[in-house]
Amino acid sequence: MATTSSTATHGDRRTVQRCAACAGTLDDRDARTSCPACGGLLELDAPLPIARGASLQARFDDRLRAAAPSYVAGRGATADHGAGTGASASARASGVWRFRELILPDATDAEIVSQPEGNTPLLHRPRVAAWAGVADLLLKHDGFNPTASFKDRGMTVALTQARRVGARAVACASTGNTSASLAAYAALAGIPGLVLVPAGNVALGKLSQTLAYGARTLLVRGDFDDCLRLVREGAERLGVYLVNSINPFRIAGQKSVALEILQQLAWDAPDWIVLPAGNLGNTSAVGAALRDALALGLIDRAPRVASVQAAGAAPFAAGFREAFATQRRVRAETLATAIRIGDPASWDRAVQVIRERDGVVIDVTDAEILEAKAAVDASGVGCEPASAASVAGVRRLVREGVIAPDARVVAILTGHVLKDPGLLLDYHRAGNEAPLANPPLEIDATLDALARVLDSVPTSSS
Ligand code: AN7
Repeated sequence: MATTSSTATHGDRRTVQRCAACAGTLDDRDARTSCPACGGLLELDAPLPIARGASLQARFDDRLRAAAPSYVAGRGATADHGAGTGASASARASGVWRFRELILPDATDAEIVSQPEGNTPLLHRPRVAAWAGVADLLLKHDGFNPTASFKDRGMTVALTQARRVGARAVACASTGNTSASLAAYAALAGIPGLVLVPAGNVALGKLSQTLAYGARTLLVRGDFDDCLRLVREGAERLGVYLVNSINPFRIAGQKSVALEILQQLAWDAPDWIVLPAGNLGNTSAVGAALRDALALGLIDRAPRVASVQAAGAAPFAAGFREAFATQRRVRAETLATAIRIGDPASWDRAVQVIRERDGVVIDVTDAEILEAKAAVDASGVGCEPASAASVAGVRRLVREGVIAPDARVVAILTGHVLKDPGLLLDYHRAGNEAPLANPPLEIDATLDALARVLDSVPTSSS
């Protein structure tokens, strides 16, 4: 990965795609997304920048400050960058491309497909911290991305790369967020998009977005793992560019969430980064970013990483308990449909991260996920069910004595509260016994009826 071979620092070395299994290489503009020799996962191997430590921090910090004006102006293009597309202004305002040396150093401004994305808040909510049992809990809310999930960080790079390889169409399998993000970025790039999602198991917000942005949407009679198998088989034959997170350019973009966290904390690493895990792309990306940040002296110690799965979709947690002796597969079932994944594609990449970062992998029940989500929602922040797995995971790890109550912990919230309105309405329906259930009341249009209700409603929040 960019990044594993940290000896490569000279400016004249080219970026290649390298197979993690057999070390074979492909040109950086080769559109195949697995190793043609052995089928292994590809990694992006780009030369690291020459700058190190404080001078590289200063470069990224300067860019963050310089991004503000175009971010406020909103129109994008400025006189010195040409009016029209606003592409270069978006790239300069993006929280992904700010770190371009560590993402895709060879991409030119004209190639970059950016909304922009990233620049998501790092929030402290005392109520959520108290629920989880760790006072210094920060929520990195990636639901504040343009399509309301963290997937936009990888998709800006994937569609930039689609442009670089001259793709005639892009495709993915998805539990919903990747499809929404693909659809938006494909529309922005003017490249047709095709998505395969499991029929009946995609949250309403995600399906609606995908249709709205205009991707061709196939509801596959099967689960996510069937969709991924099918699109992997079909993509090359059909001549479409595959942008699932097996695609190393997706992983490269998703590294930016960890880089943003470090920058927001003034390059003073937290003790833990905790995130939900399904296909394991994000765990891999966070680990790759921390590897770079250490190698380049952006930080002098790295956080530990905790990946949290849903109990009904937890092959990686099962693998962790047996020291990753075998690659596990399960038939997945969970209310958190985003992570309803039984055969994670980035297994090997994520194992490496957990080993390097003294990491842990746990699973939490759907009941714990719902309780964590209710706490996050009631704090006025909100997140989708899969995202709440990270907060549920923090509480569990504190109770188990793995995370110290005085640790600084960053939990990544991967998606927005409006992604899954169906589950929310079900949770808050009348008759649900959950302590935070908040059913709506239907009343007659009379002052009497209103007064009766107000008399029975507590006026201060608990
Ligand atoms: C909100 O959209 O796999 O472990 O196809 O949507 O990197 O897979 C979504 C995954 C966590 C898990 N949180 O991340 C898809 C898809 C949310 C997600 C994950 C997903 P990975």
